[in-house]
Amino acid sequence: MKSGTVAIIGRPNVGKSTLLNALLGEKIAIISDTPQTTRTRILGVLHREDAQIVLLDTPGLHKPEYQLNRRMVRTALGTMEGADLLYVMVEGTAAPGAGDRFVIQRVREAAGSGECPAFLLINKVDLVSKPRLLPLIASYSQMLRWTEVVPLSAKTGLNVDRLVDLTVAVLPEGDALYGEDVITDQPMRTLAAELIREKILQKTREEIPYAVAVEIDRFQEEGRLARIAASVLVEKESQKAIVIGKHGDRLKAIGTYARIEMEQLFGMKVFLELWVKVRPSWREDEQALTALGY
Ligand SMILES: Nc1nc2c(ncn2[C@@H]2O[C@H](COP(=O)(O)OP(=O)(O)OP(=O)(O)O)[C@@H](O)[C@H]2O)c(=O)[nH]1
Ligand SMILES: [Mg+2]
Repeated sequence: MKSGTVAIIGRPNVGKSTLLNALLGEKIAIISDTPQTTRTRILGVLHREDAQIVLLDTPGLHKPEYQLNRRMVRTALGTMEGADLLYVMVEGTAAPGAGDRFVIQRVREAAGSGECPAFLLINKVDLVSKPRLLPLIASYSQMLRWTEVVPLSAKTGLNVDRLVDLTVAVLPEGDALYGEDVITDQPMRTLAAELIREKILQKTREEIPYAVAVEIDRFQEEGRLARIAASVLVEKESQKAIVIGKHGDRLKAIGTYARIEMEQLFGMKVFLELWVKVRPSWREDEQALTALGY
């Protein structure tokens, strides 16, 4: 039996959470086109007969502007410590940029001392032709001695099975770390809040996705029904108006899409109530950040 932890690291929006979900065959991490979607460390367990891989998805590494972002970056860097393997994800669609170099520099610091193996994952190759990929591999190979270089597509699943085999090969011998039925450490409340946030990210633009947080006020299970009340926090009145939309249309759509996914994920009926509240500067408020689970 092989077992160990794998930290998934990269700049925002490269597809880390999409890969986590693809590896698990289950959606436990939210995804969006907007960078900085993931704000916490998300644990997912991949079970195989001969191995257990504990995957740790992380917030994208970026230059932090607010206290929230400082926490996100700290979480990502901290997750690298103690991991048995690092997945360092970049995009195959562009040459290495400053963000990628920054990530690799942090990996060098983390992996350098402890001899931690690191795989370079070149994601989104569904958008790239092979001839364009080769010079990319060459330039990344000069930056670090990668244990493996794996071009893949988290979206189409291309090479994802191969990644699992390569991963099992380098993990240490060991017993399973989690029970057979565990796929994530996130409680239902957190999953519910995240699904609501995802729908907001997908239905709003510009500054709104960054200024939104979701707080679960009530989560009551009554047999096969979950009664959930949640507050959508924004920083300004103008943002509140946008999230609610004309005649409440946008908020209604957000609620509907979130509820449908919750019903699938939880296998129960969901009754969802959403409220939008203005909480100025919550991103700078240490107490609020801790209460929100960041
Ligand atoms: N074409 C293509 N798009 C992808 C692929 N993987 C992810 N995406 C898209 O890339 C965007 C970002 O995906 P995420 O999984 O949220 O990225 P992330 O690295 O977790 O981003 P942060 O949480 O912000 O750090 C989404 O629009 C995904 O659908 C891929 O293999 N191919
Ligand atoms: Mg993510």
